[in-house]
Amino acid sequence: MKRRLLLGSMAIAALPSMASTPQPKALLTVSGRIGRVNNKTTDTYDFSEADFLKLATTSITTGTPWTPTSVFVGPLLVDVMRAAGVTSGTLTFKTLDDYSAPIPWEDLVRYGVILAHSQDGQRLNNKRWGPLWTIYPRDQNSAALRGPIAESRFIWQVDRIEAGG
Ligand SMILES: Nc1nc2c(c(=O)[nH]1)N[C@H]1C(S)=C(S)[C@@H](COP(=O)(O)O)O[C@H]1N2
Ligand SMILES: [Mo]
Repeated sequence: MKRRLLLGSMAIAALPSMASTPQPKALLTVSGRIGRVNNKTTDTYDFSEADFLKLATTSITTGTPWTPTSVFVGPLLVDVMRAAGVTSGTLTFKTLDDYSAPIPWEDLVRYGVILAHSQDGQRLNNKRWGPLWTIYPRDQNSAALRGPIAESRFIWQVDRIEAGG
């Protein structure tokens, strides 16, 4: 009886310290055919906001059908994916508004597509284009990057990427 009480209080005493070290909520989760996992619970490679903002960035100055010419900044998508051990295949992007669209690896290489976190020096807002937006250098490749397929690959509000075959 006494032992049970002691174990019970030890278990309760352990709770506050567990609660005080929560995993930071992931900004971006990469799943599917990935070569590196950093979250064993979900079998994914997760970026916190801090991890993501540490990646080297590229800037693209372009207009989009929805925004005037502005400077977008973020890491190259090939670098984001390489961190998760992905070097080929089709990526399926998923968003806060549950839109989903594929981008082939070849596009990432050909155009140097970035996963923008900022526009004109401002962190993208989750209510509109944030947290992350796939940006192609559209104004630099006008002929190829106008039309419905290219436009469907300007994916805003990205929070998940699934790597496929
Ligand atoms: N997050 C998110 N990104 C998105 C979409 C969307 O609904 N949600 N629509 C896509 C498609 S199909 C196109 S053509 C363009 C424009 O979508 P619109 O019809 O909302 O203008 O954005 C693309 N990116
Ligand atoms: Mo579209």
